[in-house]
Amino acid sequence: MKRFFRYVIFSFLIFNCFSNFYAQEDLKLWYKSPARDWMTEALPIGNGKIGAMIFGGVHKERLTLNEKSLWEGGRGDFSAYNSGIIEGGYKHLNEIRSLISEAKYDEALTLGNRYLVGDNSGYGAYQVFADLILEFNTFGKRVKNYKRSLDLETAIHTVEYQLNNTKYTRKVFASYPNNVIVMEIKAEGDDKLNFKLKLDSPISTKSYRKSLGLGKSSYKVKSGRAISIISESNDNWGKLTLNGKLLNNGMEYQGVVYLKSEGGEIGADSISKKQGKKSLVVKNAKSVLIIFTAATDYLPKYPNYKGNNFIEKNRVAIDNSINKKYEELEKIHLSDYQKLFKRVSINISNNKKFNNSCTTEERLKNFNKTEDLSLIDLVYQYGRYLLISSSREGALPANLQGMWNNSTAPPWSCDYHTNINLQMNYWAAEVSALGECHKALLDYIPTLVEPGKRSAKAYFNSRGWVVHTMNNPFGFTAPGWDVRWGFFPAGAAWLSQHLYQHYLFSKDINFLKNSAWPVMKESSLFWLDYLQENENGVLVSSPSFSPEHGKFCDGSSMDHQIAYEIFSSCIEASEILEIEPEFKKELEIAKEKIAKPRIGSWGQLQEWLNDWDNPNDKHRHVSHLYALFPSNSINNLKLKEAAKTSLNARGDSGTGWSIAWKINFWARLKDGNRAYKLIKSLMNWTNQKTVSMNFGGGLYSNLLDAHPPFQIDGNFGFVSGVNEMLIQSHLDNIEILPSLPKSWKNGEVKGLRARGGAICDIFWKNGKLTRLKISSIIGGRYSIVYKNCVKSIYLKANESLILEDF
Ligand code: FUC
Repeated sequence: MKRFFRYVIFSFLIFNCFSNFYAQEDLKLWYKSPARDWMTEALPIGNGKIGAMIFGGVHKERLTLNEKSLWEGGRGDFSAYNSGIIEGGYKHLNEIRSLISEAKYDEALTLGNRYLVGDNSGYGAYQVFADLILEFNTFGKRVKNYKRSLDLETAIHTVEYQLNNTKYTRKVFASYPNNVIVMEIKAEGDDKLNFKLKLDSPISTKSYRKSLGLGKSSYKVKSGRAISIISESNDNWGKLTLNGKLLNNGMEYQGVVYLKSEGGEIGADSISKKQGKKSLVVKNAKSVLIIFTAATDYLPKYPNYKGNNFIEKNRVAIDNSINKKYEELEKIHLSDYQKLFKRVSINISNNKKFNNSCTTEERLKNFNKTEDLSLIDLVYQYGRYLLISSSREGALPANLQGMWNNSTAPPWSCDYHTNINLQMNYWAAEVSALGECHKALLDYIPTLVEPGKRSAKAYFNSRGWVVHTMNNPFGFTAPGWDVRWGFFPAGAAWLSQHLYQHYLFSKDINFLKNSAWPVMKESSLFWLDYLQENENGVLVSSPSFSPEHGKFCDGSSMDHQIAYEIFSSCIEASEILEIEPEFKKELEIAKEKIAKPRIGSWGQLQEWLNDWDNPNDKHRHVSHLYALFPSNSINNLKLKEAAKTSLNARGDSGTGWSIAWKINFWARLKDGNRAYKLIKSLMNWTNQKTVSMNFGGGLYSNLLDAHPPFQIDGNFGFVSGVNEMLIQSHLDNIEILPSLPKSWKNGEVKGLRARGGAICDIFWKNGKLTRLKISSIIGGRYSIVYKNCVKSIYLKANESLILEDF
């Protein structure tokens, strides 16, 4: 141990440290032309429930709208829908286990694919809501000074341009407190606003779409919608109401657009001769305020998932908003949004401004040449922006595309994949001071327990609950319909870990007792029953499938690591809560018997109990390193070396999320330069939209991450990776700048959270920590680590301390 820190300033009051409102310049994405493509160019806004991708067209504006619960699937037309469960699978479990123990893996797979699979009818898919279209009568006029931008500081999207002597401005944001999307359009100059507004909904008649097509049984399901659009108008206001019903499952929904104009008049018009008056026409207005809201009848309640009073909710949202001026609505929105967003500022670039005349797309395209570090700041804050926009309390969690979707048959149903993707969406939430956004997931997890218990009984005759590779908002907890990608009972315990992590960051004991413990306990019960003792007295998972990779076998390391982790968390929680000592004892005994991580013949960390790893294998899933990240049990030198060997063999390519995961791994291995290398490959401009399973990654021009296609986990996993490079608190300490790359010479990050309720502001120069401000929300002892220095400090609740000269 070298030098101790020198204390400079002692405790000052919380007002100072928790009003941490950090302002940061240049947090804008901007472009010189309208978006031509939804996936790669349009820009997202959202409030967790409703959202839009904005194109920013001059003569025709288009907002592709979403409401996060608009899903086909579940009950309804499929009255037989049973959370995907096919009953009776457990009767074949022993036979499958015996075949596996005799190494008859192919035979086991045949039986597994017959009895341990789920029913895909009723799985459904997330549905696009509608397009809001504005057609201006300006066609043919020459456009000058066009700019569209998304300001991350305000979450406001702006389009500006000039036609002749008139300047047009459109501002759009999604307000969480008012549950509306607000758009203000202004014309300043000689001309006024003249446009037609309509809602374009996909297919309003019965149709069919193909199912996921991932499994063996590609089949057709009823799709389409019954829709009616009503228009109302008076002199200076107008309203369009879209009432819809999904023909697939009878889900009812409604969207309302309300318009108010200053000057001019508003009337109703027909879209086509046949259709009647279904659009609104604005004539000669100086400015127009547009308010949109939407809701469905979905409720996250097993087994019917219905009952939301959506019409009343829409009425309240519209009524609460239409009598307010734009400025007032903006103020309410900003105070909500900035409370979350401004908690963290990051300045890896040390204020080195990049040439501001470059658009975001140009900066991205040049990133690998210029090493424009301020773009890392931007992509980092964009990830936080995307989480605030797609994940708020009271709504479903962020799905594979956050909440943005322009299709009725999106990739992977735009669902909740629980063998990496959903969890990765939330890796950054706590450290990046967005615990409130985590709540959407934390409230969702318990809704899976009841159907998940039925799945555990049906397939394994066991206690506890399971969720496998993926699920939908209708409690789909069965395995997928092909064991080779769909079998992964560890999804539930992995999700439960998010509840425990929320406790570790917040130290909210009531949350631990009432929300986390019951779910965690059920996850442990499953693993107590599921693990099989082998001839050496070791507990092994059987059958098991390392996510989407290898054989249907026994002993995938990831299962063991997840079981070990949930047992450990339950043991700790029972100590903290002082409950269930007998259960704790049972877990302690079992935990010690679980198969431990093994090092194989070429020095790798084994993915399975058997030494099957192939050094040339580049598979995107790196599941056997779960214990390195997000878990924390790969700590000793030998295991770390083995993890490195495995990672080096897998290489640095992969899909978007796979590259993001590797940033986190290398950060945990304290190799900042390698983590940065992966950041560079994640921040590589791409426009590839078709699915690629092994290689890909990159960012589109709108900075959304490419699996490809667009999948938001890469954006969130990136934020987590940067966090892990700057601060780690997964062991009983807070380690500052554990993985700083050489080229991030000078910089600062403020507001990052560490476990134990700590907030850290970190400053560095010439690659060395120069200043650390640590504040505590709840008070406690913290062990601070920087390189070889270790210092134990005690802070009262709401106290701060500044440490300098390390
Ligand atoms: C998992 C991954 C795929 C994709 C899908 C949504 O199955 O293996 O790469 O991300 O989820």
